Amino acid sequence: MDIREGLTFDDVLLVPKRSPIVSRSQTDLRTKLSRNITLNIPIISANMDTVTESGMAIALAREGGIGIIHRFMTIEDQVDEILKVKRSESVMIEQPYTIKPDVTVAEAKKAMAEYGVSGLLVEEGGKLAGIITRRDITFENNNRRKVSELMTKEVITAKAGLTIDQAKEILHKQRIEKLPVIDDKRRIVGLITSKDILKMEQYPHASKDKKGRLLVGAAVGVKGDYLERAEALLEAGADVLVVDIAHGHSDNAINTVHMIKKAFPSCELIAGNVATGEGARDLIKAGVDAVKVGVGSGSICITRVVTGSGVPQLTAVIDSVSVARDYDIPVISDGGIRNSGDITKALAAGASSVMVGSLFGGTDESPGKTLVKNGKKFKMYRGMASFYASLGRKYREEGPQVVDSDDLNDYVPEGVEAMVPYKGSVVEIVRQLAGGLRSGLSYCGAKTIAEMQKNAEFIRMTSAGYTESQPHDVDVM
Ligand code: CPR
Repeated sequence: MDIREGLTFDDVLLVPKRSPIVSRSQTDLRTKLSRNITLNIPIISANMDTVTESGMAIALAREGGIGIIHRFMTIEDQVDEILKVKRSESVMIEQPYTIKPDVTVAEAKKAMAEYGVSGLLVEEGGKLAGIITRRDITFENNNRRKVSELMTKEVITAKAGLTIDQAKEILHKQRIEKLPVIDDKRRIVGLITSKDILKMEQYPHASKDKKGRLLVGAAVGVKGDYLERAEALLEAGADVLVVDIAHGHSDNAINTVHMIKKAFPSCELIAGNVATGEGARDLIKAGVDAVKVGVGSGSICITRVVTGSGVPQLTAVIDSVSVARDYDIPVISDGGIRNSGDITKALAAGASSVMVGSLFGGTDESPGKTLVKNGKKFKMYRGMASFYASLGRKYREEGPQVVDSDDLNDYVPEGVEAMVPYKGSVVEIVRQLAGGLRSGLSYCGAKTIAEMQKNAEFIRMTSAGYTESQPHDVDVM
């Protein structure tokens, strides 16, 4: 048997090239996520229940990447997460939250807290009747009073079609925060807020859709309600769907891609994970717009230990790209990213972007609570096929009796539960990664990712070379 050698990030380095770059700001990190979606930085947060819900997706998209909302929740909850991202900022919020004038202050307070907004448009008979903001009700002790008693009735409004500059002028002149947009019949068309305009200016590199809303993706499975889920997610505004299955080079995955593309031909679709050129080819032939690559590369993954299967990540990317490139389909390198050097290597090997899990676990934006152990803060990070992630899933689907079920003994986990140190906001991490990648491009003498892929020359190193590559012979502070 002819056995090839597989390589991963720590087996290689990129040979430095003459660089025309004077400052990192001359580099351009734009890349293709999929056939029709461009990102401003090549970084995606993983569709895992300890990594990506709306908070992470919003942060990533503001920085120029994208988050993929995980699928381990009901369809309604996943749709809600998409809507939260889509409503988080836009030129104009198209379906602003509304409330009726005859409901109580208590209900208005509850709605504001639930939606995470500071005000609601009051709607009656399909028309704008007023606006109620947190300021109007914060110190109202009588929770039974009606919204109509406390709302502002003389609302300053704008007609649909106004420009951002016009909106800014009205917001400033009138000293208001929220500007409802209405049509000739006073029906609510949208809402422009000063907060959204400020955010637009604060995050100039954000990844956005045609309506100025942040980009977001969502994962679906290959069984059960996946078509219904896909439809609901697309309706809610998901820009891209990810068919998420551990062994993506399977009839199940290929069939799912066929079914989704048949039902929703214009849906932007990513599928994975595969680790070979053949895997990439079969998914591309089934109709995907990007291929996700990585089997056994994830930090919490024990697939290689449990099944003996996998391909070291750099080789998996190189092999997949060698096929995907002929079809002009981007490859996403998923799993095993620990630093910006790994990202640079994955991209130099031909990937168009990387998906990140553990690095983004333990941040303010990742789901879950912080735990304190021995005086240090941690957050949970776990594989999606780990025992407790699967148990949680079964519990949700089948109820509490699963805890006593014998089936649990038959479950073979392919991932582990772990604790990762609490790291603060993901924004700083993303900026460090993007900054390191910009320097990586410069070392390859490239201004763009495409140029780096052309210039890249990998060199293999021995374990002595690896040791030399780390800080050594010093006590790191
Ligand atoms: P890290 O960034 O943590 O190394 O890897 C994250 C990736 O690990 C995910 O995007 C996913 O592809 C993979 N992954 C998540 N759960 C897994 C289990 Cl239980 N088993 C194998 N791979 C897993």
